[in-house]
Amino acid sequence: MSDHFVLHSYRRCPFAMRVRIVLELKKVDYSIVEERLGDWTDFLVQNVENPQVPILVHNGRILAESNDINLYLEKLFPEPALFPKDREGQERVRLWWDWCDHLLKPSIDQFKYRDDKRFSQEGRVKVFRLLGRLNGELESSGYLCGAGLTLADIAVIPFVRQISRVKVNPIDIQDFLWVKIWLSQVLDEDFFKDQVMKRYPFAKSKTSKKYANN
Ligand SMILES: N[C@@H](CCC(=O)N[C@@H](CS)C(=O)NCC(=O)O)C(=O)O
Repeated sequence: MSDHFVLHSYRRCPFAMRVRIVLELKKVDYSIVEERLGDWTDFLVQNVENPQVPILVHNGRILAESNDINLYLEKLFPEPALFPKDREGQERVRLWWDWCDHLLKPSIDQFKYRDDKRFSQEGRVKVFRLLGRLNGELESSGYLCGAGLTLADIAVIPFVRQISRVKVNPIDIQDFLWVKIWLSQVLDEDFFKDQVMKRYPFAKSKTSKKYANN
């Protein structure tokens, strides 16, 4: 049986972007079901206890959590290697995952919060500091864990992209030279522009058989 990968995704979701980046870098043949947040396809409603994106379906096996999915893909498709082989390197990747999901993401959410300007401004200050930290880390080797791209960079980049797209009281990524260079190594690549962000079916309504059955 040939391998069949279906990614339930949402174009703007940074977690889903993590998985799309890895699928593209590893040149996996996959199809996408574009979900509407909260108005999920029947497949997700019927098969996933708490529907969310990304969800990867591999030959009927259902996988959740962006970083776990990426580790699963790393095992199946070892090239290009995106996860360190040594325990110390692996720990560093996990620390960045934690930093991103528990420090950076909540600060971005606070920064983007529209209903309370002061709260949002506090979030902006936090994000600014965190970008400073990131910039310092990137200055030495250009990547978060060693000399090449790993699942740490891939986890964080979609969130830094999100910061760069905030329109109200924006933060200029140009102020963080090493972050800017690091970011553009992925975001300015054709695979990102043409595949990760553009290779996209529009979300179909729940009644669409094609999508419901995927
Ligand atoms: N920890 C999850 C987080 C995934 C997540 O929060 N996805 C959002 C979209 S960006 C979602 O599906 N939220 C559920 C909802 O909006 O109801 C992961 O890493 O995959």
